[in-house]
This record gives sequence, structure tokens and C-alpha cells, in this order.
Amino acid sequence: MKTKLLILFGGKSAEHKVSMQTAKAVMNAVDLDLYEVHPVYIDAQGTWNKGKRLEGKVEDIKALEVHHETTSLSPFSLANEEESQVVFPLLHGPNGEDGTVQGLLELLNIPYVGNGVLASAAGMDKLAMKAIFQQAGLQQVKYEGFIRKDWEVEKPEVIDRIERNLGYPCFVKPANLGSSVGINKASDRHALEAAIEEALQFDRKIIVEQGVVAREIEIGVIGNDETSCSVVGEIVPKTEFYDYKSKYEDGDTALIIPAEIDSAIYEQVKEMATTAYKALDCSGLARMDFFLTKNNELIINEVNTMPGFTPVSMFPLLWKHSGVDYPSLINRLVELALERHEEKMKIKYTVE
Ligand code: G1L
Repeated sequence: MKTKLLILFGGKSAEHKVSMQTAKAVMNAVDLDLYEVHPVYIDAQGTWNKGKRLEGKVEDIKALEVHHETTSLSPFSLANEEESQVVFPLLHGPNGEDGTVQGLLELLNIPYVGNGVLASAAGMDKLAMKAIFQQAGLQQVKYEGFIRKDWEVEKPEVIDRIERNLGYPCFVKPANLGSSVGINKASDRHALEAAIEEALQFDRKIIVEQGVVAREIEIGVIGNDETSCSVVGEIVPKTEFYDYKSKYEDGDTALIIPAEIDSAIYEQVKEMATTAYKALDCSGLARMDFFLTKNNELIINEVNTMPGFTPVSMFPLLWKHSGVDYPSLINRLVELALERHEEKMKIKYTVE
């Protein structure tokens, strides 16, 4: 019997369309001789709609936007199926990659592709992520974090702390957002205050990072308890720093794969990426992003537990250059999902 692959996509986030395009690419790459593919479209209202079983290629993402055409299902009814199934969650941001959908799938005891609750939640919260990296002894940029309440009651102290510990320029970001909305560079106190006010519209938790002049390099990691690293890639932004628009709409960046770096640096990237992967208890996959300074200092920037995943996104391209093509990558991730689920089934929850 074929394993059922339930592909979850759409969702309430700003990246609804990216999710749709990714779902189309994944569906068109899945080996239908191995898997039975069932699309589950989450519309802009958050309703889950189960589409018809995939028979061939998807030509247009419009065809994936089923609205109650078949059944609008409760997320919980996913568990009513008897057959072997795996969920492939292609969702971004809050309620997608922050561990909430992963928690639902844990409760339902359904195997799913990608990171579990802890890694997803920690990867989504830049302050939690950085605290874990710090504990693991990983080199990072200097940063400061605070919540809206701190800003309301002790604004001068917050500004003072940022100016004393970080200085200018610095980058102000909402702590809990996957994309680049609400991010601004500040070069003086006036700009800092404005940037913080803006970021607070997107989150109650804010992170301010010291500006660094460095190359941006990225690596892909896959695996559960045993991991493999891809080759390293470099992102060369064409604008000063890429904002939401240039990152997602203009394609204003060049990807260089493999990055031109010394082999000693490559070894160090792999080591740091693996340490970070384990520290966050990642499973399935993650893309780890680094800064490489002029003095060859390597600094971990962030983890992406649900990296861009179309065939022309960095993560699949890194693997392609490492000898794993897109369909094989998808197969491997499904295998890893099943493996993790098996592993979990071995755990005893009671003692006789
Ligand atoms: F399931 C995987 F493989 F873990 C997975 C899930 C989601 C990989 C990559 C993504 N990425 C996305 O869903 C997205 C970045 C396209 C968000 Cl819309």
C-alpha cells in the first residue's frame, strides 16, 4: 500500500502565495508511484479544505485553492484515517512554523516532515534561539532584547542599554517573525525609536542586533540523530539589506553555490551548523545562516526550520550541488519523518 502524503499549504500568513507555489513544486516532484498525494488547502480564513487526490501534474496554483469543494475538515479529523500517512506542512510564520501545527500533529500521533515542536518554536523566536546558541558556545552578533512593557515603562533605560552595548548602526526586528517585515536599520537615536515603534506593531517582543559588515553564507543540514551537511552557499544582496520586498518579490539577491571560501572555513561552518542543529534539537532539516567577517570570523546568524523550498530556493539548490536532487530530497525528508515517528513510538510513557 502506498503511503499517503498530506500536503498542508496556504494558511493565514503573509506568505500564503509562497506556500502555494512551494506546494505546487513539491506536488509536481513527488513520485506518485511511491506516494498517494492529498492536498490540504488552508484558506485565508484559516479553514482546512481537503482537495482531491492528486492524479497528475499541477499546472496552476489556482487549481489548488479548493474552497469547501470536497470537505472542509477539522484539523483533528486528519487522525481518522487508518492508512499509513505522513503530513508535509508547507506553512510559514505563526501557526505554521512556530510549533503549533507540529503540536497538533504530535497530539494526533501522525508522522510529519520537518522539525518538531521545540525546534520550530525556538527557531521562530529569535531571542529563544539566540539564548540556546549562546548556551551552546556559538559565536553570535551582540544583541539586546526587550518586551513592549519594558519600552512603555523604561524607554530611556532601554535606549541607553542599546546605545551602550551595541551602538549604531543596529537592526531592529520583531523577535517572532519569520519574514523581514517590521525590520529596520537605525543609525541614530531618532531612527532607533521609530524602528522600535514600528517593530512593536508586529510583535510584543523585540530584538536589536549590532550591525555587522560581513558576507552572508548559508548551509543546509538534514537528518535526525545523524546529520549531513550540504555545500555552502553565499547570498549577495543587491540592495543595502534586503527587506521584505526585495527578499520575496524582487528576487534582488544573487545566490553563489558553492561559495568561494577556504576549506578550513567550510569545515568550521559544518561544525557550527551541526552544533546549532543539535542544540535546537532539530530534526528533518534546517538551513543555518552565518556571517563571515573580513577577518574570517564566523558568526551564526539564524536557523531557518522551514527554509524556502521551491527548486530554485537556496536550500534545495545547496542539496542539488551536494548530489541530492529535489525529488530525492523530498523522499529523504519523508523517510526521516517516518524514522522519527518510529523512534518516538519506542518511548514508554508509563512504568509498570
Ligand atoms: F517539511 C519540510 F520539509 F520540513 C519543510 C516545510 C516547509 C521545508 C520547507 C518548508 N518551507 C515552507 O513551507 C515555506 C518557506 C515555503 C513557507 Cl511557505
